[in-house]
Amino acid sequence: MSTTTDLRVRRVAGRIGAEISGVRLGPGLSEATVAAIRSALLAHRVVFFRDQRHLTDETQAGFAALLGPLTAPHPTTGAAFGKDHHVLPIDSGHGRADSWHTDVTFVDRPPQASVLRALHLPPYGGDTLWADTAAAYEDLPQGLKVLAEGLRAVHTNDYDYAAVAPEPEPGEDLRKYREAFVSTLYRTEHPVVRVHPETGERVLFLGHFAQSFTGLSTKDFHHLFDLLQHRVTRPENTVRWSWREGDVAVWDNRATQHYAVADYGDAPRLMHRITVGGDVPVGVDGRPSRALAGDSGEFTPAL
Ligand SMILES: O=C(O)CCC(=O)C(=O)O
Ligand SMILES: [Fe+2]
Repeated sequence: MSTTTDLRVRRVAGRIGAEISGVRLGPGLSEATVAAIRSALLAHRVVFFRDQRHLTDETQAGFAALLGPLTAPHPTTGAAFGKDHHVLPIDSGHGRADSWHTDVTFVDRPPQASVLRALHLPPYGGDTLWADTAAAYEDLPQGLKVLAEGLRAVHTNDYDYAAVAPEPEPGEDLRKYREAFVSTLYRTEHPVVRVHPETGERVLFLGHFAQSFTGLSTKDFHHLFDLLQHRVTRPENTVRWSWREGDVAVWDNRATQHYAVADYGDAPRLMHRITVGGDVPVGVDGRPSRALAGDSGEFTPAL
């Protein structure tokens, strides 16, 4: 069992991202170690652990559960696996997450954190990028802060990265897999500026599941979305991780977006993701998000 005295936190970029060393992840970590990981997660948004090859799906889940109650693997494919299953395979054979997003924002209670483990990597490429959405908000000029605070966005799984075709003619298995991903339509209206429930910081809350702004035309949506989304993904706000097998990344899904770089051709790449349940986002005006379609009750525990 690790003690906090072994734990070291080293920033890997200026605004976001830190590597934590001296910890062997698993279900048996001490309370002090979990508290140290949680505080690094809140401060750095995404934390990386090298060389956790000892982990299995069960011990990955046991570690993730120390951060909060676990969700089903995914809102639309979860039920198929049974209640005790929490792992979502992120398999390059099924699609690529090469689009900036925050996980599962099409439901009214998106996960608070994601725990991603590298099982099989391509010989080159396949890095992942994260962006700090609190820094992006902080850097906005006052006029744009006010504009963004007044907007609400509808997020939907009509467009899910895990279901985006990597090749023009997917086989039968792949077609079924993708159909399952969009089998239930979810739509949720979220504030575009969210107040972080633990730190009180304001964050820009967008990503690719945001498909319209309430009360605005499609054209205005695209202009404003691009303007704000570009502020999130400025290189200064990002960190890039070059994976080694056995690495684990944990991110605060309330204050980040991420992007998996699809630069490894047809080589297989396999990650296992487990998500920790989160609460209903709240805007600067105190108004919570609102589910418009789909019930997230089976996916995520009520907090
Ligand atoms: O494959 C990756 O590196 C990240 C995929 C992703 O978007 C996720 O795990 O939520
Ligand atoms: Fe993701």
